[in-house]
Amino acid sequence: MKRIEFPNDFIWGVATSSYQIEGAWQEEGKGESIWDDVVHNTKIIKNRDTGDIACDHYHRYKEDVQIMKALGLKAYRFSVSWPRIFPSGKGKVNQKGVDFYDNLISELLENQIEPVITLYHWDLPLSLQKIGGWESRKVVDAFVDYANFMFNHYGDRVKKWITFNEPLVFTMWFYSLGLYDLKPDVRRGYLASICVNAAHAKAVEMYRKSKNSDGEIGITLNLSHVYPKTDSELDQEAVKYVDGVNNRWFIEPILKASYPEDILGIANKKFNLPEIPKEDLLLLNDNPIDFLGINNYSCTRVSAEKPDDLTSLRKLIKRERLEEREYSEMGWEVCPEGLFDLLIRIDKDYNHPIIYITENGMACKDEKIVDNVVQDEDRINYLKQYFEAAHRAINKNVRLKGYFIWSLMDNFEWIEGYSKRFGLIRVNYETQERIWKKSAQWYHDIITENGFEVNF
Ligand code: IFM
Repeated sequence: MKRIEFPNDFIWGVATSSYQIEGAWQEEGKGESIWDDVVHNTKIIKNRDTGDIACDHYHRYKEDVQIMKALGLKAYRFSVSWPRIFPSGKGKVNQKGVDFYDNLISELLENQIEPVITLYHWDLPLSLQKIGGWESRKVVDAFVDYANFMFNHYGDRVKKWITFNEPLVFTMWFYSLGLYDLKPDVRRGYLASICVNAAHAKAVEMYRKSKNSDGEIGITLNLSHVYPKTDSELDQEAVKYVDGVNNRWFIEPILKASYPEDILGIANKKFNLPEIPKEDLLLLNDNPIDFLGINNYSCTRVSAEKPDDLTSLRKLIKRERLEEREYSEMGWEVCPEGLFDLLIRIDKDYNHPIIYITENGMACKDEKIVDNVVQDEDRINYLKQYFEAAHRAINKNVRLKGYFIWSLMDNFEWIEGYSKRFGLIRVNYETQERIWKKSAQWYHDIITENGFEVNF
């Protein structure tokens, strides 16, 4: 048995997002977001669940901050609902929405919990989707105005900012799913991702110029280490491609101010993309981030069959599942070595950036409840292995400064509705009762001791 200890200033936190927990979807002047539209007007969400009420956090935020305090959290990462602040995406401000986040921030600070704000976690004002969404430079400008308002209004008290959460998901994946207008279109996903990077760089520039520029600003990418099934050349090629599309396409604009040549070549051949504006690359180059947020839950395993050329290789790539491994309720492999390898690789390939794990956690069945405590040993085992992997990376000089568990409480899991539970705290959606899980108590002890005994 060995004991591992984290650095003294290591930040232990949890993460949530506005649409997934707030509810109050049309209260006190809030405008409609694309997710309000998706849940009410399509059939793609499991059980036709909606975020109309969600965890009712909008009304229960004080109770929720008390839970965070009892957990001993150092920081809380949450996102702001853009249409609560600007109901039409731009123009007139909704004072009640501004007050809500002012109150939440005050409550956090009074309880010695650092607020960490994500500006965009997918709930785009619907009116901005109607003018082209993330493919439109008008939406880029609206985002920069919104970001500027946020920096100026809250920046005296909020010192850590994240521009976007998981651009891969809300551009490439949502567009290939056809989420916004039900027409799957990968080309548009590429175009949207290019606009999002421009919006990111402009917002960072705005932050540096704002009166409250003495904090840190970064972006959160969902990254997953990619492993080949075998050592064959083909499987290695498959790794290069999948890593290129899922990881490098998003990391390189941010950390190298360029797009990966190989993926650009393939995308151009297939989709005939317009040239990436030189100004975008200059902006990215002139506005480096202070930290990289990484969301990591699992790894990716691939293999490929014989292709004629690289383009057809894409079609022959297969996702691999290893029978001997454990999988979460989302069907994601428990793969702590993937986190370790990812951290080492980012550190090595991208010049030793400061990193926060801005999300990591496990969806579990959570069926066993004893004395009103959910017995989620599987979640504890998962977190233990991931914390240990993170600690090993720190020992190898990776500049990992903090760790945010997804999530504080069970919440609306997008197209899965409420069927998947990621929380440290269970939510009874009938009564809105918050119930501690064993993992919450365990996390409290980790934070208090800043480490734990490893028995594997
Ligand atoms: O719930 C999501 C979150 O919104 C973004 N990252 C992954 C989580 C689990 O799927």
